[in-house]
Amino acid sequence: MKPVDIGNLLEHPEVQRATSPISESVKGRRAFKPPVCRVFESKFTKVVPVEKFHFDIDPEAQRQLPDIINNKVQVVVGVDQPSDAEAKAYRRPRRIGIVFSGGPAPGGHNVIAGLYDAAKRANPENRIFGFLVGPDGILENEYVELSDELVDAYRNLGGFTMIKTGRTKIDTPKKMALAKETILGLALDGVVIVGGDDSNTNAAFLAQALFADKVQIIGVPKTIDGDIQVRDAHGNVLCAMSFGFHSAARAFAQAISNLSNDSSSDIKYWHFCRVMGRVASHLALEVALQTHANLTLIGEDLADYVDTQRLEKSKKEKTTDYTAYGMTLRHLSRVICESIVRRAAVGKNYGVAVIPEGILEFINEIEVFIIKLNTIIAQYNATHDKDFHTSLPLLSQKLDYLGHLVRDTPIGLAPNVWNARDDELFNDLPEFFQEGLLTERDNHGNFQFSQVPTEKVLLDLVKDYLKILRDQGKYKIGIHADYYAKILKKAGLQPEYYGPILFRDYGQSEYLLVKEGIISLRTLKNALVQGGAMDAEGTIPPAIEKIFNQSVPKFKTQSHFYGYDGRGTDPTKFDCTYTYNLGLTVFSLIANGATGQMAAIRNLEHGFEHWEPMGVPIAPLMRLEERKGRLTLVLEKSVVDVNSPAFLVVKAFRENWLAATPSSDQYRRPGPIRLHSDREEDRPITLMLNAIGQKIDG
Ligand code: FBP
Repeated sequence: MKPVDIGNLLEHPEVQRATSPISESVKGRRAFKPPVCRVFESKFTKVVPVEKFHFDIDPEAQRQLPDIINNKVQVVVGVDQPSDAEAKAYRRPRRIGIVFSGGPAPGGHNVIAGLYDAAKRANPENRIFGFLVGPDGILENEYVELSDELVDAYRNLGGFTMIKTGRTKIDTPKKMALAKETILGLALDGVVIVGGDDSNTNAAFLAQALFADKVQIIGVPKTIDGDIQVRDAHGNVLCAMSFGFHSAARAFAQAISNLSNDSSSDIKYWHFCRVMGRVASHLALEVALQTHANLTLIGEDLADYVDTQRLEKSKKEKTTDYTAYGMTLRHLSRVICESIVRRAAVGKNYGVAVIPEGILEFINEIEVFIIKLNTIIAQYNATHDKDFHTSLPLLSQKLDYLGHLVRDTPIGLAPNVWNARDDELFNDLPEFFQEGLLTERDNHGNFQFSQVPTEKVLLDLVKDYLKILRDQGKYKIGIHADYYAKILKKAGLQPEYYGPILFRDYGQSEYLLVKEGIISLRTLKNALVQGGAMDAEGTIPPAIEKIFNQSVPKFKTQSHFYGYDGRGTDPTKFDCTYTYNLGLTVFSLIANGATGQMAAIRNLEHGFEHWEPMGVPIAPLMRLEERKGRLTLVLEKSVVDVNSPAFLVVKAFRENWLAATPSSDQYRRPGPIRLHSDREEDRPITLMLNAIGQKIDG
């Protein structure tokens, strides 16, 4: 090739375009204008309280949040001809702060864009400030004033890059005082907290603390985990899903669908995919619907598990067997093995399994460890100068400390929180898992599931048990009857003669399974000799040996973690539209005097034309939960309802998607996230299914 002048090359417009950080996709996304709900086509909006929704109020929430506990659901309504006073109030200049809190979720930038556009449209003098790096930005008075340029650069783009995020919780009087100082110092009229359950909890406490100062605080339901779903006491859905869930699920599903293609092509790997979702299995459920992976575990389903055999046995013995209720790790690994063995029997020694990151929370024995360790760590921190992890950085030191608890209960810790049996069971766990269970809790006191290689824990148990099943001759690869016949005929042997000696079901099924007793060349030879097919001195015919070797499974696995990639993906059209409208809703709530409310869009589970922007009161949704070893008021998390249509559909298709039959696999290819495509799913399948049968209630 002729040498090129690098200077000329770099100046070439095509080269400049190809190497620019602003790709064509980014340009397209920035230019996309999400549709707006009908109410936002009006120049003004007002909010109307709705009396028909009721909540069961926790007395502790009543006590701690007296000024916002009686808030009602407020529906946003478009107003075309407001009175002068209404127009004046709506348009009065405002200063609004916004902060991201917790993990990123696709669509966050559009919440900002929606708020910014609505605020500037109401009054170009309105000013919006973005607090930097999460709630720390509020505590440290670090912010940036948003401009057209800054907002336009991030429209419809993933990540929380514009102002970053963090997990600090405003949970002490000192932090609350700092937050107040910043907010009042900046003379803010409103603060918007875009976050998950813990961050919306923060929003409620801030709303209470700043109520007298007339600073309005609004929350926005964000989290890819999809565990902010709000219903009233009668089950009416007010917020069907937090934003970011759809995009993350689609990103995971696309990657997992690619693995299904690989796995069913190369037919040698089982891919174990852990997908994010700290506690609830919503993401795994959606991924199952999107991909039809062979095996998807749903934590909430396991929690309901009852071992009927154990139960029967204990009934007969007139005893009570508490271990019959709930799934153990060992039992779960057996359930997985059963699926692997059944697929192998029809020649499919490969597959794709989806494991929710939070599954351990639903395994009895592990959940008990997590609760006990949370209590022990919290108690240690409360009584020592240094915290547990700083004082005892090494695993061996932590284990020693636990061992010492068995002998000597410290003051403040209930006796038997850690007993000899706990210590023994804990010491039986693999080191990496012990380490995982003892990791530092996050700022909200949550156990950090993302730091524990759950799939590895399960895989180790699965491998051990599969080895046992292989040695027992129960785990075998089925050999296609035609293939067997072809190989034998080619070698001049009669398939019908050898068939009944080698296989347990010869002539009855499409896939032939080598007899259980034939597990090695030695046992193969024995079978042939006993069947009269060869002398004890002879050698096994190579064609028979070949068939036998092909029936012996190798269990080869690949494990994957889908989390941070999906959190950072560009949003789907659904999330772009949802979040932009959430931003518009936030402004309507603030402009109409609301506080302690969470912006929400009702009827998300139905088509866009039914979407209804509203404010949902946060305080009545709060419950007492154990955090850092103490009962704390938090927004209740929503986990997968095992009676929901989405779960029942997945359950009904389980056998089908496992595809432990000679027919082909049922994998579904959801395709990549595209902003401009009619083919992209326009909302989560989970929502679509859950909406069926539900009356659209305007
Ligand atoms: P949020 O609840 O803050 O949205 O975060 C959820 C999540 O993405 C979980 O799925 C995951 O377990 C966790 O964040 C990981 O947190 P970290 O960013 O601290 O690793």
